[in-house]
Amino acid sequence: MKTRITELLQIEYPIIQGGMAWVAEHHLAAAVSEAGGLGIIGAASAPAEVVREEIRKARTLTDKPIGVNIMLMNPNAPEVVKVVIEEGIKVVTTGAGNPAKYMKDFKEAGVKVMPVVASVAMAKMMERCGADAVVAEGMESGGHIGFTTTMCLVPQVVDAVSIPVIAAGGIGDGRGVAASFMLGAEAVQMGTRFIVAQESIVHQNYKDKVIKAKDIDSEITGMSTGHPVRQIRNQMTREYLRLEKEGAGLEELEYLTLGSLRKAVIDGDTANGTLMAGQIAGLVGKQQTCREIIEELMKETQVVVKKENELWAK
Ligand code: TUI
Repeated sequence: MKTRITELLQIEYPIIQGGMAWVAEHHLAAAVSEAGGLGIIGAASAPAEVVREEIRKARTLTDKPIGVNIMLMNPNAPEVVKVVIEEGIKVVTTGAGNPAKYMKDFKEAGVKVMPVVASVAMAKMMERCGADAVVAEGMESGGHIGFTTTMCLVPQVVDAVSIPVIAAGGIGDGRGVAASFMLGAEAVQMGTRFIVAQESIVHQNYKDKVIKAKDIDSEITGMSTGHPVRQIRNQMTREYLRLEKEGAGLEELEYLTLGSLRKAVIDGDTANGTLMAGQIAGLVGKQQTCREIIEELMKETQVVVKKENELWAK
């Protein structure tokens, strides 16, 4: 199928893998791109030279387009931008901030920019700055989130901008893909389903937590600090939320989460680690290769759309 996004990115399927911190490294990104979606390397808080290595390693695994997600809260973001341009990356997504100051450099280098936004105002601002598309991410997502749900955010962003919109947050199967298209999106970005992909290097303990999670098993920490983060409930979130309720300061809360994503992804510490995952974890029930995930998603989407068409033809 063709949409403005598949054309813009020169990809086969309108499926983009989220640029998840620690999770979205070169194996996962390359596998998604090889399967016809857009794989994304999540630069997160990594030093710029580590990002360079990740890009080069991904290139040994695929010659299909690969993107990089730049986490704008990262103090190294300016150097990461430089490396991404030097390495010839042609598409970036940005998260957790406003990428306006990098737009000129990206444009000059021919890099397509797709900022992740959590509000209509931010989407409009990004269009004015020259963004090629926006990822409208609802608060069902894992990780750092905004306050509006995907169902409400996507159609409002679609109405507010002329550039193509990618839906994210709460999408886990073909029904979610079809629903996103009904809301006016031209592609989807998915994170949680890819955490448990065969090619994902995430520790099996973390993957098992996602696979076993139910609909109500995530919590939002950091509401009081201005950095709300959705993750699967565990000992750490219980402690964090207790401290937040007691009015703990930023320093004490940050101490609790220091290196906690690494603990979850690399060490498999499901008690003290940050198990970032979206609300759709309840629907994610098995480990599959990226190719299986993408092919299943596209097949399911077709079935759902066909069924709906038949219903309306009666
Ligand atoms: O960025 C994300 N999700 C993330 S980043 C991340 S790394 C992290 N680790 C620990 C603590 C906090 C973060 C984990 N998950 N999603 C994209 C996203 N961007 N969601 C919301 C936003 C956003 C928020 C504010 C985008 C723009 C924005 O604007 C602020 C401004 O400067 O106007």
